[in-house]
Amino acid sequence: MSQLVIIPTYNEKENISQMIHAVMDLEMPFDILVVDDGSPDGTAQIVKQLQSKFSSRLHLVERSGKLGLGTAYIHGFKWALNRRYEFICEMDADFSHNPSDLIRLVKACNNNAADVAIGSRYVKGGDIKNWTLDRHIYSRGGSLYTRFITWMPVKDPTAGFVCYHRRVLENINFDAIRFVGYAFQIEMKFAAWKLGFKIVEVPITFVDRKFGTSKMHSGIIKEGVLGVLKIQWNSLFKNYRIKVRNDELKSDATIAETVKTESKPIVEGF
Ligand SMILES: Nc1nc2c(ncn2[C@@H]2O[C@H](COP(=O)(O)OP(=O)(O)OP(=O)(O)O)[C@@H](O)[C@H]2O)c(=O)[nH]1
Ligand SMILES: [Mg+2]
Repeated sequence: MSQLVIIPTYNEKENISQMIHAVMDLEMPFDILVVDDGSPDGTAQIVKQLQSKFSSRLHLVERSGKLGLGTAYIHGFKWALNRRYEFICEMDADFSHNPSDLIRLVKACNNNAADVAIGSRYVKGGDIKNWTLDRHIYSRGGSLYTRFITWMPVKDPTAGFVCYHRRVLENINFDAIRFVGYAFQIEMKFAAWKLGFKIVEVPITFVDRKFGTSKMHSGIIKEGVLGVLKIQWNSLFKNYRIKVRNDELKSDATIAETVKTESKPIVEGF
């Protein structure tokens, strides 16, 4: 069994060193891939300095500018699939996600035989600390809106703390994933659900960042509102599952099977 956590960064110099150490200190071994978008504050330089300490376990991809969270993750997923990793996790650099919960996410996939484990704020036992009222409203409202429009049985569809078994990522055609902000997180879960993968939600406590600045902006919220409608629209009127399934795995037989089998996703607390 081998685990990777992908950490996208943009101006996270206050957090990245501490975060890398926290992950490296976990009792379950994780490799780390930092995908940095040319952070002007020198985040990538800090990672490079730590690479001599953690040698083959700490990896860095540097992109030339701020290209968005969604494309950073897709870059990371492709990187991971070219290597041996069985469990591939997403986590923010800002300690909103507690790195020790990575172990619970991997175990939820492994012991519970799930394909996707979501670190969820909105299942029993989940919580959010230090958010302003407007953040609560946007996030809760976004989750309810997503469930209302898509009927996807996931209580925290915008969550960015997720563990995927590699078979999920192997089966998703990343060219069909269009969004970069919250809608990206929704779109990935929606694709996994539509392809019939088993999703579990693991309660986590989300803590607002202490250091560095948020990259949230109104464009991301707008993308979410319109994006959810678009995701649902595409899935209704086009053959969504054929489009979203990775081409390399496509054969007439697998397509026929996918279309025929309305496999039911299971979403459960953990
Ligand atoms: N590579 C890359 N990383 C990004 C980009 N935008 C945000 N990130 C990183 O993605 C993670 C989540 O971004 P945040 O700014 O914390 O966004 P958020 O968690 O929605 O907002 P807050 O709750 O206010 O922190 C952090 O690790 C950021 O550094 C981007 O364009 N490219
Ligand atoms: Mg954050």
